[in-house]
Amino acid sequence: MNAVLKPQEQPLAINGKRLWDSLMQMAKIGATAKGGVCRLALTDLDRDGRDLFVRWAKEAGCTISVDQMGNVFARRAGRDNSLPPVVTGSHADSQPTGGRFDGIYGVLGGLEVIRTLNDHGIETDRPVEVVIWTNEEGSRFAPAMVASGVFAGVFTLDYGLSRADVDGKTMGEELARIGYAGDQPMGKPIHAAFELHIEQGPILENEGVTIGVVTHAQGQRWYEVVFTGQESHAGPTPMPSRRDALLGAARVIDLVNKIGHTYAPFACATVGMVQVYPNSRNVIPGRVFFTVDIRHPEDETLLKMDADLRAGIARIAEETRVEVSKLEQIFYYKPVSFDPDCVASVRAGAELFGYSHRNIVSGAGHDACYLAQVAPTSMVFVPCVGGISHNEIEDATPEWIEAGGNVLLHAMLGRASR
Ligand code: HGY
Ligand code: MN
Ligand code: MN
Repeated sequence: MNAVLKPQEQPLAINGKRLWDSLMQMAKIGATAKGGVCRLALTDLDRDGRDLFVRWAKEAGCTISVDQMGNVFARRAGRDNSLPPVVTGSHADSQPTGGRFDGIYGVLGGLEVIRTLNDHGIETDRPVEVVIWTNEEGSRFAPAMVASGVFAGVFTLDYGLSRADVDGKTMGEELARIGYAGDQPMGKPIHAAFELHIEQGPILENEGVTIGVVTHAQGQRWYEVVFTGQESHAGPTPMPSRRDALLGAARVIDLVNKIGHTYAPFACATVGMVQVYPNSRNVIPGRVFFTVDIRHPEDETLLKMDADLRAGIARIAEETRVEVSKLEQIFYYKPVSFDPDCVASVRAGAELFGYSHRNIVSGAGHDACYLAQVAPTSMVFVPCVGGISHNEIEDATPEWIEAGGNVLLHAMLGRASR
């Protein structure tokens, strides 16, 4: 770690107020009633957020390039621009009831690193890049992290561009519509990558720890399920003869929750999306679409959860006399071990400032999880208030936000000139 120490022996630090103000200005785009944001991937609001970042990055002297999945790369030149860059960044898209920090904190934290290097006239051997990864959330277009997945070669470009939303609009069409269908080919060498993010869970705040040194991320499996029963009248249809698709789905929702508890303390299991057809109050639902999200830090346990889910769905379908018209795993990645050298760079950054820190496993997925497949990668976490995220009330303190930015600055500096 070649820390840059100023004359009074204080480590080089970011401008925390400038970072906080940039976050608050960005949060005006797609602002929601309870203080959050809604900037669904590739909507006009996502475009507006991207445009603001691009303007700021250009003002900071960066050159901008966009790849075929709409990933935006803001590049600060180094002494030798033939060298693979040190990269940071995250996502600008949000959940429908998202917060002011999820994703965008990693993007604007990276911009603040560049602004700080500019302020102090610091040159790096390698170029430094800040990236907006398209559609990390997987909310409008499933699965999550699809654009960093294409960048890492996990998905093909055709697969990525063909992801469609509930209205049938594809990512390719929407990228073109908002003006971010780039021509830069997918994938390129990266020397080292770091992602700054709020923890989105309660551990750091509960323990009074400022920095999470992210060593691993849990694996995930996402499914889409369709149960088909038979619509019929809610009045005259005798209970024993019903084929109620929503009853079946309701029992699977309970099953999924039980699977999460069975593999405690680390398992997570969620049904987050349900679409009922015909969704009329006096019609027995004939068809239900729903999603399942299961996660665990150990791959073999994640596989056991998968087996329990599949067996349970078959049993419940039989018991409720509905047909399993679809049971498709649409997303899977193994638990991630981040690069030990990058993890050490993050820990050294925290130690340089005397920030309290601890190793932590990411419960959430991040673009860094795919980058880790193609470059040495790690993450920096800071607490969030009450551990709440994917909620408009998501919040963090300016002190946490500044601390994360300082650690990111030094983790990146440590790799930008070697
Ligand atoms: O689902 C996740 O973990 C991330 O928010 N996409
Ligand atoms: Mn995120
Ligand atoms: Mn998120």
